[in-house]
This record gives sequence, C-alpha cells and structure tokens, in this order.
Amino acid sequence: MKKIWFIGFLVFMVLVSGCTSAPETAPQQKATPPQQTSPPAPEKADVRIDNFMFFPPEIIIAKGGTITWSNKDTYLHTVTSGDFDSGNLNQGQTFSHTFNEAGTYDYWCKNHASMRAKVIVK
Ligand SMILES: [Cu+2]
Repeated sequence: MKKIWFIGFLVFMVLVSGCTSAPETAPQQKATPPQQTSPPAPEKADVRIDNFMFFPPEIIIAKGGTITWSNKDTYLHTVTSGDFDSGNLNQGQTFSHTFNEAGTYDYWCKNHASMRAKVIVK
C-alpha cells in the first residue's frame, strides 16, 4: 500500500511541477519578441585610443551618426580607412567622422599595423 501512495505522490508532483512550469515558460515566450528588436543604434559614440588599441574595437552606430576618436595615448596614432583619415593625432586630440552609409568599416592606425578596429553602421 505504501508503494502505491508513493507512486501516486510522484505522479502528483510531476503534474504539479508540469503545471507550475507552464506559466513560467509562457512569459518568457512573450518576452522574446522585444529582445529580438535590438535597441536603436546610437547616433553618437566615442572611441578611445590608448595603449596601442582602439576601444571598443567594434562599435555600432546609426546611419548618419558620428563617432569621435580621442587619443589618450602618449604616442601618435591615426584613424584611417578607405573613406577617412585623421592624420596624426597627438595625445588629447580628437577626430570625428559621420557615417552616412550603412555597412561595416574597417579602420586602422597608419603608424602601427596591429591597431585595427571596425565601425558597424546600421
Ligand atoms: Cu597607432
């Protein structure tokens, strides 16, 4: 008799857990569509140049948005791509560029081949 009660209890628990977990998944499914629509890309963004690196190395900006690079390093760096070129930036100098076309823009520093980063325009 005890075994039957135990099995009955197990069945009951499975049913209860099945019932309680169902409402938990429902809100998650509802919450998914807003997550898929990512927040709009910013219209302004800043990139730091420091320690021979662009940071962040990958940045997203809205079409028509402007990025401003600031050289925080003690060395001369450039912000260069096929579309723009800052020329040498001293420590404390900035360079801005407005991106009017969607796409991915790889850029680099002319003085240091290892310095590479990208801008994604959406
Ligand atoms: Cu450099």
